[in-house]
Formats: sequence, C-alpha cells, structure tokens
Amino acid sequence: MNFHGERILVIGANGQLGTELVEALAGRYGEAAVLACDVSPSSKTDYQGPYKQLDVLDKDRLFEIMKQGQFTQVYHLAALLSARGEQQRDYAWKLNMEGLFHVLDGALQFSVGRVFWPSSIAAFGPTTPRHQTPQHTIMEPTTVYGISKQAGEQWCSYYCQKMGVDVRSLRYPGLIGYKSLPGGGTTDYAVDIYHKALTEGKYACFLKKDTYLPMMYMPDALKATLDLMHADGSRIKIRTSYNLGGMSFSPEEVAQSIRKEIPDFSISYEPDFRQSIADSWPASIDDSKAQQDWDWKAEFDLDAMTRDMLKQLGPRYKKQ
Ligand code: AKB
Repeated sequence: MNFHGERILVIGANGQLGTELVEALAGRYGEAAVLACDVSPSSKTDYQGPYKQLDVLDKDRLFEIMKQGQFTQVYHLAALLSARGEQQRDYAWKLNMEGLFHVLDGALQFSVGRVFWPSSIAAFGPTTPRHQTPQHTIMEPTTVYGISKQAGEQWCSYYCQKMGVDVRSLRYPGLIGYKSLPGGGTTDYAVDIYHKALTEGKYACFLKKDTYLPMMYMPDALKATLDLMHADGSRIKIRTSYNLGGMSFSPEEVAQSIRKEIPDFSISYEPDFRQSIADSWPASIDDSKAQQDWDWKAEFDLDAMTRDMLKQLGPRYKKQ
C-alpha cells in the first residue's frame, strides 16, 4: 500500500498514547506530515514538529484545522479515562461523546481517508465473561468511560456502514510505557509501580494483589495501531472495535517481576474506589479476530516489559 503524501492529525497528542504515537508516525512519515494537537497551549513532549492547541469540543476550530490540513489520517485520542470519568461524570460524557461526533462529522465533511478511535476493555462490564473475553459478548459497562466507549463503538460502526467513513478501532487493555505517564485510569498502577520501584524501592498499590487485568507494553500498542491503520480496508471485518490482547497479570505478579531486577522492592495494598472498576473488567482477552483479520501478534510478556521499563527509566532517576 502506498502511503506517500500522507497528512496526519493527532488529537490528544500530549496524552500517554498520543506522545508515543506522534513520534512513531513522525518516524514513519516525517515530522512535516504530522500535526499534533492537544488542549494545552504547547506541546508537553519532546516532539518538535507542527503543533496546534485544540479543544476537540470546539467544533469550529477543529473543522478549520481539518479543512486547512486536508488530512488523510486522523487519530482521535482525547478522552477522560475510567477513574477521572467517575469523578467528572458530565464532563467525561461530553468530552468522550461530543468529541467523537465532532471528529466523525469532520472526517465525513473533509473526506478524511481513515480515522482511528480507541475503545477499551472498559466497554465490557461485570456480566461479561471475565476470562478470554470473546470479541462478541455481553457488554454492560458500569463506568461513564465504559458507557462512552460502548456507545462510541456503535457510532463508529454506524458512520462506517451508513456514511462510508473508514473508522477503525481497538479495545486497548491497560497501556504501559516509559515515555509518558498515564492519567486518570484504573490500570495506571502498572506504570506508577516502575517509577516508585526506582525512586523509593516500594509501592502502595490502589488495587488488591490478585486483581488480574489485561495489559500491554507500549511498543505492542503502537504496532497494533499502525498495523490496523495500514491494513487494507477489505481485511477490517469488525467496525465496532477489535479485542486486543497482550498479557494479563496482577499487581502481585508485577511486584515479583520487579524483584527479579530489584530484589529489595516491596509492595503494599491500599485498594480504593478503583478496585470496583477493575473488578468489573475482564481479566484476559481473546483477540483471535485481530489475529485472523490483520495478523496481530503481541511480542512482550511481563518479564520482558519489566526489564525494558527499568532499563529505560533507570538513567532518568540516576541523574537526579
Ligand atoms: C483506564 O484504566 O481507564 C484505561 C483503560 C483500560 O482504558 N487505561
């Protein structure tokens, strides 16, 4: 497939995924091809390429940017995640839903080639089969974020089937990376723990020790995103959102994995309101549809991720 002449817009570029996706896209297409946008006035990342301030709720400004840019790909990542969404319900619903409509309507109006929108394991709920959660199953989410993802999936499918917008989506598990911090999620502990292991040698976890959740190391998440966006349209059979599996582990298992590198590391457990969110989500994911349709395969397991996280983060804290 020929992707020369791509013009790419990333909305929510300062976030955990956006930070790394912008770099990956710029690496592939060149900085000039990628416009990073976020609600903050300036880029909070190392990215030196084009940047514009954009609140995705400001439809006029979004449309102005889309009209000027004539984008071939749009990645819409701006959202409030599960934990913060419970604390700011109205705003979470507004941002997550209206933002998506603005992007889908803009894609339709300005003939964007393809759109990426992230869904999440949060689209599932307590009545969903918890282990090896299938692609097609009961989905009764119990968080504002999860409801917005479930509804968003249906709207993505609607815009694709009825209006011809080529929108593609993944149900991300918890994402773990060293370049940026997550914010406001339930899976955030799995990033924080590495930072605290290096700075304090101990971590107080806000989930119980045996809480299994689906997780993924950022290089796998970036690969999945780009593979999905680069796949021929005829291979994308699911237009709601694809299940995406990486690994599945509990806080206790991350701690054991860290102890292989830092033997004195200790963990304690102080579960808070995020425990009930985690309890409503799957423990592991069946992603066989993604494997079949566009050859998805995760590479990192827990120990490989731990070694890399500590190797990458180590020098940052040694300098201090
Ligand atoms: C969260 O914890 O809210 C997110 C997610 C699983 O979508 N990381």
